[in-house]
Amino acid sequence: MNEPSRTRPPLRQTWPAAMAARYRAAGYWRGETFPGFLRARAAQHADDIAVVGGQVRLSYAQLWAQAGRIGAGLFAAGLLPGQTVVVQLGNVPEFVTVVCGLFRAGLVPVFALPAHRLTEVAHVARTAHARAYIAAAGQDGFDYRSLARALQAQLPALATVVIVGEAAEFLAVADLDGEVATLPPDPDPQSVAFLQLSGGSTGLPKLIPRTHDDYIYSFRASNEICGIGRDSVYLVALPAAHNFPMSSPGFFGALYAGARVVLSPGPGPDSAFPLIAREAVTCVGLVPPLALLWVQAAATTTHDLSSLQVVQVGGAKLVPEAARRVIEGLGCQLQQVFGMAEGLVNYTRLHDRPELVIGTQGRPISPDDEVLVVDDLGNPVAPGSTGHLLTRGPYTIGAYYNDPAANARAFTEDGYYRTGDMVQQLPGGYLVVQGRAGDHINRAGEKISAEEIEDHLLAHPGVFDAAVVSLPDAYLGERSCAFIIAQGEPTQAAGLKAWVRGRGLAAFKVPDQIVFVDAFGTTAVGKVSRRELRARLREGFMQQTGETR
Ligand code: OOB
Repeated sequence: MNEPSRTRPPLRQTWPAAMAARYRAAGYWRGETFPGFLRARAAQHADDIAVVGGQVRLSYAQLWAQAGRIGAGLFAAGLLPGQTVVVQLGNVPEFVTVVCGLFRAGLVPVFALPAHRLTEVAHVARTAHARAYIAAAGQDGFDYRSLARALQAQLPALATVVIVGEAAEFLAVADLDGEVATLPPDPDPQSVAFLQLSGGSTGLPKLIPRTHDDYIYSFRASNEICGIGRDSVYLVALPAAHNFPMSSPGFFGALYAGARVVLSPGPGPDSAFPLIAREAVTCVGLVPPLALLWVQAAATTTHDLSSLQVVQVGGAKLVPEAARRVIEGLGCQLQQVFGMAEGLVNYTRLHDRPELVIGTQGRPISPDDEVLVVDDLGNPVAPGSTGHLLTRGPYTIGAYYNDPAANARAFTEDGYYRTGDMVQQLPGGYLVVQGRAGDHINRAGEKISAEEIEDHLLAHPGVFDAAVVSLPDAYLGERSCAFIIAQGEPTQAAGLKAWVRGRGLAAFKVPDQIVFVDAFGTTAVGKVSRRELRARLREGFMQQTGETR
């Protein structure tokens, strides 16, 4: 196990000087900062509504004023510029005011997702050498004040806790106050603005140092690709702390454009649909399982969803059958988004041909995103063949913060990030994701793509959602198991196998086993967790065989 260092390593941008100079010269890095653009919008659009959440509606001027109050209040509480602060808030207006307040004060937010618990939060707080923790009193039945107490017991350096809502023995965000004149000048645009968390498909999250310059470039360019302008209304349905609703184009893109951000307290149709109707939402980002849920609910909803122009789906593979369902069921433009908190984001473009929108995960934001598709030995594959995706570019980090062992694994000597994704690159640079390396099924040497089989299963009218994973097998090494959430007329396992067979596939691709379930386990942002599904199977397998390890 890799121990983060005991004294805090410097928080620095991770690009070599020559690359940084190139990105500045190309006009990607323009020397903008978070406080700089927020101040400018407050001056330009003072009375326009910036943020809507719960009963709160904040104008751009009010957002800027709240940020000043909170930043100065954190100084009054003893924090100093450059210190790191773990923020664990749901989709409440304070998420935006607190984060903007931290930026104004030169403090560095470290984003935890609301679903994270002591193990994850303590790990990120320790790795970041955090001095403060800011959370809600409670959300979804969980009391974050007790998490705060447990954190402080483990980490004496975490001296300050600030709570949104009933603060108990801690400071309340509403009570923070201080002298705005104590706030520092705007930061260096190339300094680290915040630490984002890695998707963490394996193990604990890693910390991703994003700079003002690189992050602002990513959402400024995303705004253009996603058609976000001052008249847009962007709905944050996924957890606001995740990179997708934060910057692709996300609520930061919307604020940069002078548009309106609406925060949905939950991702489901019950929370989101009334807000779409009331606020005339134009754009939203969803993960695939959620998109299917929205399609189902849209069929019978009484809420007017006609303002929606673009529904973005990303975070995990949206197979073609699901993409068709989204386009038909929500009646608006689909945009596929294939991104990662480490940087690279790909979009299908709003004017792309339907085959590209349905069948690919888009192409990179930037002409200077460098993409390599390589075999297991690191050599480029033939054009159009599947291989490992490596990337570097003007908004992709060159190293995690304070994690040398992870850096040795995740980055090449030339500074490329090993994404862990298997892709095919089509002409024009469009990428088709074939899954995570390690998620395919190796059945007696025959490699099966889980996504390919899921796509065939989803074409069946009785299948609401499907997830295919491997299962250990004494003879084959691995065999395949399809987890199915059914819909409509009852379907039998034998019928589904016959359906897949009938679609003209090699026999080895027909799922060996089919398990009907009510729901899949999901990750903190709502992606289907194949790891959890595999664990369910492994438990059952060990019970059947009586194995103990
Ligand atoms: C987004 O970011 P993370 O950091 O939570 O997860 C990144 C990983 C990727 O490496 C890939 O394995 C998977 O999530 N992924 C997709 C995908 N989008 C992400 N796999 C297949 N198809 C897609 N469209 O998930 C994220 C960050 C910014 C924007 C969008 C998503």
